[in-house]
Amino acid sequence: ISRDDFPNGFVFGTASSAYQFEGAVDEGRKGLSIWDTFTRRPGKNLPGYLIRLQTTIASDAFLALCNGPTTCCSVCVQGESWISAMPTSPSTSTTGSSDLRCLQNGPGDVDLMKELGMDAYRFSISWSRIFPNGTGEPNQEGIDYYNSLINALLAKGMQPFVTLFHWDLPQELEDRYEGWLSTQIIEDFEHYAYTCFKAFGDRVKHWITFNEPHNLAIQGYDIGIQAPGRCSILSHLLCKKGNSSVEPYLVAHNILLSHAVASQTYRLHFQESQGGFIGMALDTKWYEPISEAEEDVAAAQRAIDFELGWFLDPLIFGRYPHSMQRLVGKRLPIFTQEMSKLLVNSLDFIGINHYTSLYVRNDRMKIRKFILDDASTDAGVIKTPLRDGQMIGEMAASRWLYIVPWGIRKLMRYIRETYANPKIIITENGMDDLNSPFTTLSRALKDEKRIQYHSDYLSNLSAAIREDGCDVSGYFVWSLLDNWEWNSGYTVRFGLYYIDYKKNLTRIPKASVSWFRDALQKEK
Ligand code: GCO
Repeated sequence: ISRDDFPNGFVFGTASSAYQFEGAVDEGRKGLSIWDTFTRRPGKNLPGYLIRLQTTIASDAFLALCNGPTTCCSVCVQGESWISAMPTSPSTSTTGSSDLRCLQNGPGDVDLMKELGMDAYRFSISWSRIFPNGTGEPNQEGIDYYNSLINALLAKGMQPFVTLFHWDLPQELEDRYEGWLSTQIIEDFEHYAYTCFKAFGDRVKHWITFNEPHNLAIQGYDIGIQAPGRCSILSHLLCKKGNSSVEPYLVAHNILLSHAVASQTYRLHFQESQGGFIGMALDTKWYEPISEAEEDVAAAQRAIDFELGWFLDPLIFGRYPHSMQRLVGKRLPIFTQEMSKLLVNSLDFIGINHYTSLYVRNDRMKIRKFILDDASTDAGVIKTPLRDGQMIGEMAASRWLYIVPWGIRKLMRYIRETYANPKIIITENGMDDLNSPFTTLSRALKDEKRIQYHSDYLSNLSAAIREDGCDVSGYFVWSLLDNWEWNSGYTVRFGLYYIDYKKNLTRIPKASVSWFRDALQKEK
């Protein structure tokens, strides 16, 4: 794979999110987010916590797990530290270890990206750094930090791709009106988005309003294993009582409307002077029918509708997928005509976070149950990695991540055909290794499987563009560094760079770093 396999101007980058990368959760006058609260409650997020106990032994790693991502390094700006990027920071962090490595004056993470030959960096802004209480007057220290990151990227010739919301909602908005469950959030999100467009939009040309709203709705409000951890069937001990049959749909609805309003604000106030683009990053697997039987083909379609169509249909057609309307019935909120109008054309590009694929089979019992029970979000299908005893692809470290390179090509073709060839950017793609005490460092650095993964997914992506005519203009690797993986904590490693959690978070290049550097070399 090389740049020659992609059209001129195709953008390569790495992706990250504030909560998974920044650390320094108490610094720079940052307010609490729902993830700070979620990782700090007694017992923590139990399922992930149990996994962590099994796979980590080092005491500092354990400490890190107990405190959430506070030992993950904030992105170092040209060898500067978080502290020096934020001059008036009182540095009252609980662990204070978020930037040890930066303090040693190694090359900053921005330099690492440049060495890789990347054109862009996708990161998210932490809402509670900009508005510690969710609303009101912006916190200058937060603005200064993101300014220094953006400027450092531009100084090295890399484009910032900025996500406004990657799950870390200010806790205050959760306390005040239950966050995404309330329509009140639309106005507060607009205010936050407006503030970011105004502060950074002279330099930021690609905005991603939301990251993976499908995942947020399901994990946060159905299964309850991610913040704010609501569910109705007790999926684990610490789950907060919610109502899974309606809340995921309500949350998704309010997110869609918040996006539409923010997008309108951008177009009204900033588009002309700033000339940027607005997108949303949607997570979606590819769902392959397990057989050619009509009912399985229809089931696979329903699986896609309930994941990708849930968001993309409203954003492109101004309504939810027909299958969702039929199955979810009255539980699915309705868009007024005015809302539909606001939604349609509110995207300049579609961000796709894609990692894996599964087979789908129809389930007649389940689908009947779906309608009668009023409680499911699974589209009445069975999803499985197995067909005739054969796995769809090899498993990575995460149990949900099967390596299925052809899936990305089918997905791109599906989007092209269903939504009239829209502009797409792959905003995340990558795979993880286990962070196991039994893996030696030299083994961990030889990530041939990751190289193969990216090489195969990129070839399929290239074919989707070249042979199938899909309009894809960028590809972001998840992720630059090993980092904190939500309810899996530090048990898996997604980075091109290895992080030594025991030695000041030192970054060590894995084999995939030189592979990418070679592939992305501009002069051949
Ligand atoms: C997201 C994803 C990332 C994950 C990555 C690997 O919200 O974009 O959940 O944050 O770390 O997808 O699972």
